[in-house]
Amino acid sequence: MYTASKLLKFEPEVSDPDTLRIVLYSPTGEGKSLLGNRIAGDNSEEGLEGPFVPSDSVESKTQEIKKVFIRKGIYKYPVSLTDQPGESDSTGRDREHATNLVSYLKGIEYIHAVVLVKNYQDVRVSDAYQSMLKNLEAMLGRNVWKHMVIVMTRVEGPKAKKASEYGKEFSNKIRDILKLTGEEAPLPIIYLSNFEEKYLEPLQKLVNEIVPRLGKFHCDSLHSPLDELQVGATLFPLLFFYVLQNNTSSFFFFFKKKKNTNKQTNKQTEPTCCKSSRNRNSFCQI
Ligand SMILES: Nc1nc2c(ncn2[C@@H]2O[C@H](COP(=O)(O)OP(=O)(O)OP(=O)(O)O)[C@@H](O)[C@H]2O)c(=O)[nH]1
Ligand SMILES: [Mg+2]
Repeated sequence: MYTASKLLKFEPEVSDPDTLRIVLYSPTGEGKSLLGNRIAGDNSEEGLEGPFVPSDSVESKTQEIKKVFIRKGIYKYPVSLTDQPGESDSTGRDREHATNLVSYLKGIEYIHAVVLVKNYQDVRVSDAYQSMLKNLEAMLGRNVWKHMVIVMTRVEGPKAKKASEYGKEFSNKIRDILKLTGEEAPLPIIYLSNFEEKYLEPLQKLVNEIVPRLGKFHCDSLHSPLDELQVGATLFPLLFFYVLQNNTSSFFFFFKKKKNTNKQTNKQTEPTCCKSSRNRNSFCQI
């Protein structure tokens, strides 16, 4: 059931269930907002006339989540397109942005695709980039990879010929980092330059062919990073009062005693499952 406020916020999506729901994602400056304008039908020379605001400044540009509804016509389906602040945002508000994204997704209830925007002119997968991917999985769960489409921007100039070779390398790298199989992460890739008119064809392929195949990715039970903080903030005082009420000295004495016992009997008490599983890096349940 949709509440009145959800209906207001997501009214066009709710009233047309054929709507494809796409969320743009990347570190700051990779080209989400410009791509968003192109998807929304901005065919002006610089791509600055669409609903989103791209920027070439060193400062992160987009600071708030913004959604637009694109009526059926440009594509076979209506599209709900969401742009948002990039991770590694220069204002240091990553956690806040992540929390906002999770509450936004819980509100919209499901999406079809997360479009990972990657700047082809900077082909490295840095440590920061790897952390961003891991954060995304921590936030949205492992199933997110089934709903991810990679869009390489800035596929232009002499390097453009090698784009598909690099694209494969990039998607394999993502699978390696997250230990994903091809089935868990199919990762289809679209190549384009936002400044060359040829972007129309890849965008049609993205929206008309790839995204509709992905099905729904349900977001209503996601946990925001703020939830984790709140759990920590609730548990700590509870633990504190428990220790106070249960005779502090005996608590520490018990802990100390237990530690010593472990020391003495360590060899004998190690269960066989630990010994045999140590090399296989698995968990031991006693
Ligand atoms: N040459 C070229 N420049 C591009 C392309 N796509 C984006 N850019 C430029 O990249 C810069 C950053 O683009 P944005 O769309 O603002 O990037 P963003 O990911 O939205 O950045 P944040 O809002 O900070 O997260 C702008 O100067 C764009 O003009 C492209 O395909 N080719
Ligand atoms: Mg932006």
